[in-house]
Amino acid sequence: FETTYDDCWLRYDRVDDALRPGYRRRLTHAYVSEGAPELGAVRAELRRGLEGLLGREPHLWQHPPRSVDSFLAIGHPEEMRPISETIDVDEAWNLADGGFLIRTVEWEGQECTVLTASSDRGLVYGTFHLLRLVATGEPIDDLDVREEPANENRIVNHWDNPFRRSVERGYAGQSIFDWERLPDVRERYFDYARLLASVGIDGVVPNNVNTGIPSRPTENDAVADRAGWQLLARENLEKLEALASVFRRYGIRIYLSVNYAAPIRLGGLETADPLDPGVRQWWKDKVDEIYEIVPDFGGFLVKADSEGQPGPYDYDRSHAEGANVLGEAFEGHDGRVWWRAFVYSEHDDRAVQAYEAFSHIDGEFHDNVTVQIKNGPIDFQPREPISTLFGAMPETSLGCELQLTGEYTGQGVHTASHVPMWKEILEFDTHGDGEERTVKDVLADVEGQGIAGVGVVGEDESWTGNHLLQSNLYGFGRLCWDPDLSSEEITREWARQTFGGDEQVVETVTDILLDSWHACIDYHTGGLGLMHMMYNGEEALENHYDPAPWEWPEYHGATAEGIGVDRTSSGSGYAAQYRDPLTELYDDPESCPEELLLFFHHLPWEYELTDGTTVIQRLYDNLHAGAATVDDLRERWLDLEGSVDERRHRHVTARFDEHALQAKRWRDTLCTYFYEKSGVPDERGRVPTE
Ligand code: GCW
Repeated sequence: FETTYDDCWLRYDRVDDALRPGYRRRLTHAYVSEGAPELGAVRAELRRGLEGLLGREPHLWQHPPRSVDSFLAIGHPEEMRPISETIDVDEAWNLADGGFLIRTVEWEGQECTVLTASSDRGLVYGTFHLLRLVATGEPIDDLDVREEPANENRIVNHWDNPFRRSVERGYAGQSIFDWERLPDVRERYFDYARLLASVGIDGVVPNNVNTGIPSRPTENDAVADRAGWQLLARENLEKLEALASVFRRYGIRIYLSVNYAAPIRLGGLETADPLDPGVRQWWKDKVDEIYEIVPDFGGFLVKADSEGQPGPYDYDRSHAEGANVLGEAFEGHDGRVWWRAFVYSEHDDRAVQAYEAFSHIDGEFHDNVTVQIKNGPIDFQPREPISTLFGAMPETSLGCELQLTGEYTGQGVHTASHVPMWKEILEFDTHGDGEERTVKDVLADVEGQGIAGVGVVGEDESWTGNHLLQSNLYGFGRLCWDPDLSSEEITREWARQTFGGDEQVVETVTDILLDSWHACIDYHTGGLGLMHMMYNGEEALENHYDPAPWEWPEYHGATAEGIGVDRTSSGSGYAAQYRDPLTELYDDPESCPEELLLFFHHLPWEYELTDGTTVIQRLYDNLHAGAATVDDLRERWLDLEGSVDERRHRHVTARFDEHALQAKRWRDTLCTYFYEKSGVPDERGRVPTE
């Protein structure tokens, strides 16, 4: 049987009585062109959305309705009147894939809202856009909307282990993807596809990048449990097509994470050397086979030579050589290879490693390859400096990898919005070609670029473990679509659709989320650029949740004399990997932004900050401030009792109870540790309570 689950932001609660007549007038009659499967999704969403929002389903017409004052028309530019007669057809066809126009026009004496696009998925996005306008109470009487996605690819990367159905770094229950039961499809796939399409996401990688098998059989083939590599076998490709057929209706393409040693493990070859002609042929045949089964297949995602995964280094080949054999296999097909830059190298400081492996091979990648770079050089910490690779590979298609799931930000428990963090990342100026070049510009400029987000959903009723964390999935899609939206706009939009029209609730929820990220940084790190102070755990799937600053001292550099890591040009050299003037900015502790100070510098505990406070005192203060903010967020949430439905109120309250305790644990553990290392007490006399 199927579990029940939340509607998230697609609740379609009835709109205010006062607004309803206006919307009904415009939307009760709808004419949607025939054709592609996406149009079926458009019709179904209109029925469902308008039934909820306006209390009645629309009349769906096969032709423009004649006897009504006003109607909605959805279709491709030339395909149907009135669109072909009221819209600039060239403008519509020239929209980027996924783009759409929604305009209020007059046609033969009738009022008409036309929605058109250059692609079927554009019509899906436009439909969700229109429904969002209604759900958020926006006027629709005089629309002139022209939307195009800023990023060409907007993909969710699931770290879901097929067959076993566990989710690496997932905190919301089992994987929603049930490979045993495929090709039978679940209702939940459709609802997931709706959630994704409603915010413009156009790709899903359903399996973990850890595909679970090294080049050669080892004694530890228990990792075969994670057996993503098996998905390339024919019987599983047929299952994949069943999944793809659901997502396709919403304009979403399915991808696969693949194992670099697949030619050996699956193909029975002796080697997976990318320069071996047999290997080349094997990949080519495999990709051809996939397209026979899944005609709109999106491509491969690859984690190679990283954390035990096989890769081109096994054969002394570079990442470019390794990726290109796959890129070539996609020639003649509309798909690409997303090659992750999350690799380690020999250097002592992990921060410099990805750049060392990749920057010198800029320009060597096949056109069908995108290099996918994590936002920071460490690993999805609450705040990191921006990866130096974004300013270092102008000749390569780049993708930015963000994390929706909260591996280091409180997992499925803490309320931590990642939206403000992602804004900071995308707005960061890399100074790439000597002038202003933000990460979002770097991404926007090349073909085959995009943003990938490590997924957050699981079988849980709430999808994300904590209802408020649904906002990260929502915000991810909205930002990929339009990185110029503000965190506030996105969060407010989400809150309004998720919790209804009560202004007080919308305001409070929005503020809670917007304040949550800074709190998260403060109690997890002390706010001066330290990171990675969590407990690792003993099992293969570690904990990464509890505080344990003693476990990885090399990441924070605390000694009796001082704290921080010297990553300046004369230290590990991370700062030197940036373009000017960033190197200079970070190299000097006087100009280095305070929030990253100890990432770049090892400083005496009593080093004075610009306002005269010492480093150690600032750490104490921030750790306390972070935990205090969490108490405050919790109070604000408690005040909403009675204004939010009881089920969700209780659920989030339980998360906040735990969050408040954990924030204090982090505060106390770190304060105690810093005190023990430095011997400098908190001048405000706040003695750790644990
Ligand atoms: O730091 C690590 C995570 C792993 C993850 C890896 C990666 C999927 O802890 O769980 O593996 O990052 O991004 O590949």
